[in-house]
Amino acid sequence: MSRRPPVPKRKPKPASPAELRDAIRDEALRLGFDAVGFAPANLAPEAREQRLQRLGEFLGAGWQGDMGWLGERTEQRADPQTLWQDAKTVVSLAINYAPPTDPLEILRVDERAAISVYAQGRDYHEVMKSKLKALGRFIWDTYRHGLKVFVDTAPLMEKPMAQMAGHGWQGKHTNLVSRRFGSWLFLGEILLSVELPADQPESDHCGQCRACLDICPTQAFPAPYRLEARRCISYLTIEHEGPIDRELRPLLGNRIYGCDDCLAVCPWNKFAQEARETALMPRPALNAPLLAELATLDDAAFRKRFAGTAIKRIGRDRFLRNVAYALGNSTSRDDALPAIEGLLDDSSPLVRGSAVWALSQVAPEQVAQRQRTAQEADPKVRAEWREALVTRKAHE
Ligand code: B12
Ligand code: SF4
Ligand code: SF4
Repeated sequence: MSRRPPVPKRKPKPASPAELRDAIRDEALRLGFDAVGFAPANLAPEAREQRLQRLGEFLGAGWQGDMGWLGERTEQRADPQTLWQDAKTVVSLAINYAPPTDPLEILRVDERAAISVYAQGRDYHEVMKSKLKALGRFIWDTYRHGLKVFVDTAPLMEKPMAQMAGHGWQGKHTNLVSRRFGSWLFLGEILLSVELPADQPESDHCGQCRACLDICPTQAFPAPYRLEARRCISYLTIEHEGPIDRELRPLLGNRIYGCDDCLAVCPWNKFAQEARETALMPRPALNAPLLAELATLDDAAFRKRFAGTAIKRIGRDRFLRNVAYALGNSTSRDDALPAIEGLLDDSSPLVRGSAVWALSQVAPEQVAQRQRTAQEADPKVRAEWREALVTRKAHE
């Protein structure tokens, strides 16, 4: 067996903290990040306590719904140094995904599906991760400083860190708002084992505005800066697994994946610049597709159509559940009814149950004639038929 000679170690390039920070910023912008900020990883005890207390309030009220993972590793979520004790600096990176058109327009075209802007292009986790890794490689190869790369799925509260790094502030809708990019930033982080000069944290510029609170279709904000996530359409259509509560279904409208209302209405978007990352541009197949067409997707067609997008993660059945609710909210009965009928015998009980509700909304007079309560094996779907029969009676 031949042995390769050891690869000579490249000598790390010496740099002052300010030079290193500037080199990282330049490289990040070259890689396609739109904003780069630096914050200390060691939080003041009061800041740490405040984050823990707010997270505790959120969890204590049960606002996380099915997202039980938000209640795990809370100490790490609140504090980067508890997550990684060698962390000295947070490099907060942001990518602009501002849409080319107003995302609220599609809500008026109810035979078509509203897919939230963030999910219309390539899966942003992938785009963000590959850029973060490239930046991490640059830092390691050139300077040999220890680092860890994070995006979204890490147990780390990204918005307060981005605020500390100067990108923007957590607005009343709880997301980060930027004076340069409005509501449309994706966030990611690199934790570094070296201390670098920090940027100035951003302060709150919401003022008296409450546009995001007032527009929310499900009234998911119990108070400014507080989100009852289990009422948010983004949670309901993406994270929630089973049937959605009956009283919330009509409020979904034609939104089948996520929701942009509170982001889109923010007045700071007037300063937003159109996204430059081509991978995040809306794919034609995901921009306002017909609900009736989506209702025909089987598993293979679903996977093919949504390959490489965030939508694929929720799987065909949950996606079709959302499509069925949207069909039930449609005012164009002629388009919606055949599509709903096609889902009444679907192999997934989740989809069948949602189709029953949709039928009761669009054609209540047909429920009695079409009901399959006797043949239905699934107790939840049988319950949907029983409810639908009650809805029909109320309608008569
Ligand atoms: C869980 C989660 C969700 C949940 C819960 C959302 C939420 N607001 O917490 C659901 C599924 C609903 C969701 C929805 C969306 N999400 Co999300 N989500 C996350 C995730 C994974 C964790 C967030 C978290 O820790 N929530 C827990 C709660 C307690 O934290 P919080 O919202 O920060 O709440 C704070 C405020 O209430 C604050 N607070 C309380 N009182 C007060 C008072 C004042 C004065 C202030 C300033 C603050 C304050 O304290 C709390 C703790 O800090 C992050 C990624 C990450 N790892 O951080 C992405 C993330 C927040 N999501 C993101 C996006 C894009 C979305 C959607 C826009 C997607 C869509 N179009 O459908 C929506 C927006 C809905 C909304 N209005 O928030 C982006 C946001 C980017 C940005 N610019 O801020 C993130 C950062 C992902 C990323 N890497 O880019 N999301
Ligand atoms: S994303 Fe939609 S449902 Fe969720 S809080 Fe914002 S407006 Fe409300
Ligand atoms: S819509 Fe108004 S209140 Fe909401 S985040 Fe934007 S500026 Fe703040």
